[in-house]
Amino acid sequence: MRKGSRNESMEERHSMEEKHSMEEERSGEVSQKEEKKGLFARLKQGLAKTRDSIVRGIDSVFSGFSAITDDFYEELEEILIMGDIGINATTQILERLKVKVKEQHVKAPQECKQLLIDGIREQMSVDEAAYDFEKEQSVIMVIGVNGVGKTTSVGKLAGKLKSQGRKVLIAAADTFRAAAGDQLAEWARRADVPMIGGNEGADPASVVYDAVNAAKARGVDILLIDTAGRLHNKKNLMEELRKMNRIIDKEFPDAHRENLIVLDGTTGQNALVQAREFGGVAELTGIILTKLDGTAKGGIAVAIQSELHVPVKYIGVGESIDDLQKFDSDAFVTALFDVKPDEDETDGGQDGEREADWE
Ligand SMILES: Nc1nc2c(ncn2[C@@H]2O[C@H](COP(=O)(O)OP(=O)(O)OP(=O)(O)O)[C@@H](O)[C@H]2O)c(=O)[nH]1
Ligand SMILES: [Mg+2]
Repeated sequence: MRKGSRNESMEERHSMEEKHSMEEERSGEVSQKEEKKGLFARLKQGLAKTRDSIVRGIDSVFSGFSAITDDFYEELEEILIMGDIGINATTQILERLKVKVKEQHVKAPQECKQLLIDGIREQMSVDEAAYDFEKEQSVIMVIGVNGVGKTTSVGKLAGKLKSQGRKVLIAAADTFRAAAGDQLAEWARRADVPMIGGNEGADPASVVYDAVNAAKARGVDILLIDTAGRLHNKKNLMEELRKMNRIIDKEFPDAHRENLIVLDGTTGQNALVQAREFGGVAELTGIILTKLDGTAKGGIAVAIQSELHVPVKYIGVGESIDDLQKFDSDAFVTALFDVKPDEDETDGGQDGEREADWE
């Protein structure tokens, strides 16, 4: 009797534990799903202006033509270029579209809308290996011209990596202005990570030297270096950047290296010029494209990728710590064109539910 009740209570306990772990798992799934939904909503909201300008134009071309003619392609080309997608990317997208239209014997303009969207998606896809540095021991230097969002992006990225359980250190190598160190210190506090440097007038190269050695000594996973904004045509400042880059290579040759250039999405085509100039000084491994929430020029993300062959790794869609997102070409195109997400992106819900899920 006693034995029986003990067994019973053990069974009960087991089933309770099982229930708990199932509940935990389920709530984990739900929160992951919630998070994805939240991110997508932010992205969609952030791209609202770009969507208005590009999509409205594209829709008017698709509904304004009854057959796929040269004029149809020309108008489409004009809309894409006006949306800052760039001449190269637009040409490639349209070439591919023409081939598919022929292959699939598409006759009605409306029918090729999905083909166009798929073409843009393909044009932008980023290899997952682009984010390997998040999991390795890495030194990331964040560079770019004045006011593009470097410090903000370092802060957001620090918060994101810290929440993934990485040991993060940030270095304030912008010693040009007194306020620069304070601004980064505030982000360090928000992200709950330590900071090194930030004294006005200090030699930025020495801050980098100290930070790299501190990172090695403390067993830091990811060192993020914020640098001063510099005009790409100022020779001495670009030389300083070259020096910082050399110090990292020399002091920490085993670290995974990233040089991320921050480009302001509202700049339009000039962003391409900046990236080319910085690329001549330090090898660029990725782009952080900021302020996409304030612009109708979000198409620049497509241009940048195809013109520079450097992946857009993150996009900024607002000013708060959660407003830096890993660039996901599927989500980007889905948010941009307001189309239903891909089948394999969702978790098997019914069609109706799925659409509601993403709203
Ligand atoms: N709306 C919006 N604002 C942003 C985004 N990223 C940065 N900002 C704002 O842009 C302004 C400049 O950002 P900073 O991070 O100081 O730029 P910076 O490149 O470090 O500037 P310097 O150090 O002076 O060269 C700030 O007001 C930021 O809040 C973004 O994704 N969206
Ligand atoms: Mg700054």
